[in-house]
Amino acid sequence: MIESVSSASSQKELLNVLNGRAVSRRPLWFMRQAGRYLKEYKQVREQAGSFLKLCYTPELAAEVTIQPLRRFDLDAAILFSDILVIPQALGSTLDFVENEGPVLQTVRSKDDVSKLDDNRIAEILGPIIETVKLVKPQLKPHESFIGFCGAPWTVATYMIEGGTSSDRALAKKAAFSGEAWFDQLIDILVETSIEYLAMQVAGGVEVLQIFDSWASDLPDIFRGKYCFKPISRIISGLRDKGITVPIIGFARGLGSGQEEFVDRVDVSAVGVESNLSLAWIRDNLIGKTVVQGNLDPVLLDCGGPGLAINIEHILQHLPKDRHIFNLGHGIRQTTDVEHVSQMIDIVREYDNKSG
Ligand code: 1CP
Repeated sequence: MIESVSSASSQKELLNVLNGRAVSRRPLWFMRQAGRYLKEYKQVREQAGSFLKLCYTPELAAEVTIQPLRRFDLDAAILFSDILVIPQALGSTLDFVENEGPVLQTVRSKDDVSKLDDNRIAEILGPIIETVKLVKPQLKPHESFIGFCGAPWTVATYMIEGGTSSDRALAKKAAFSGEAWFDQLIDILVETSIEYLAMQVAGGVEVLQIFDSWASDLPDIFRGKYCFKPISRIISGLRDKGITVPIIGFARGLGSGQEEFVDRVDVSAVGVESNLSLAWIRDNLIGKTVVQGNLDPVLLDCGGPGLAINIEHILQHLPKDRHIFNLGHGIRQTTDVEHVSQMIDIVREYDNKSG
């Protein structure tokens, strides 16, 4: 068995909250905490030459993973990589075009799926595991290390669309019309994700997050098959390998469907989007699981009194023993670092005052 933590209380508050233990301070970290809003990130990104080179150069990827923890009082580092390295490891070409986003070779038929090759996952993703090994010894005793992958539905949307799409209509059509190749693609992504996450844990990550950023695309009747089930299969695949690390599920945009998500998927915590009501979260989710979120990244970008009021609104509704403070989605590129520091100060002061 790979034991992530002992049952005794840890200095790592993120692990404490995820394992159901009381915390002395509310854990916090931010999705996309490494990125272009940091000038030190832009420097390393330029040095690497391209985003993908940065992901695959362990020394540089480790450096940008640590950067936000040098600047801010955070409870976790998140591995610097991307959810789209899995399609790449399966043999799809991948490029990140400046100011445009990812461009992938498309997968739109049985033939395309049959060309995917899952024999080279460990080799191609090896440098990312090297990053994990470089970061781990640099973390302080209270800092947890988060690994991640994309959920099969979200990764499949990028593979089918060939990149970012405004409506994911091609992917939705493939799923809704019951194409057999689509189900095969989901199966391949489930298996590959298990292998990749297991590699990250063996390398030293202590928590996993599964990002289903486009979960909201799935109408009620398809949510079980393409959101809840594939994520559950990944989790059971990891548990079958003896991996016990806590897992955070982030199925963005499910709204009141988040309750069914936590009923059906055995996660240690659920990430919630910004437009979910705090009273609803308190009344429907907090009794069942730990909740992560959900400050609107645009509020953080704006700063000012609106930011403080919204942070306090979140803190008032969610108890620190059941909450991981985070955003409802990734930090925006235009965010002022001063706003990030202010946000962290407000969270720390609130919990100090309220004990
Ligand atoms: O150099 C750059 O600025 C490239 C921008 C960038 C960054 C910093 C991309 C391109 N990916 C990343 C890193 C990244 N991506 C992390 C690193 C760790 C951290 O959080 O600090 C993580 C966890 C991701 C996950 C990711 N990539 C998701 C899921 C989360 C989400 O934002 O919904 C998705 C959908 C992607 C795809 C992706 N990567 C990058 C772009 C531009 C996109 C497309 C986004 C879209 O379609 O809207």
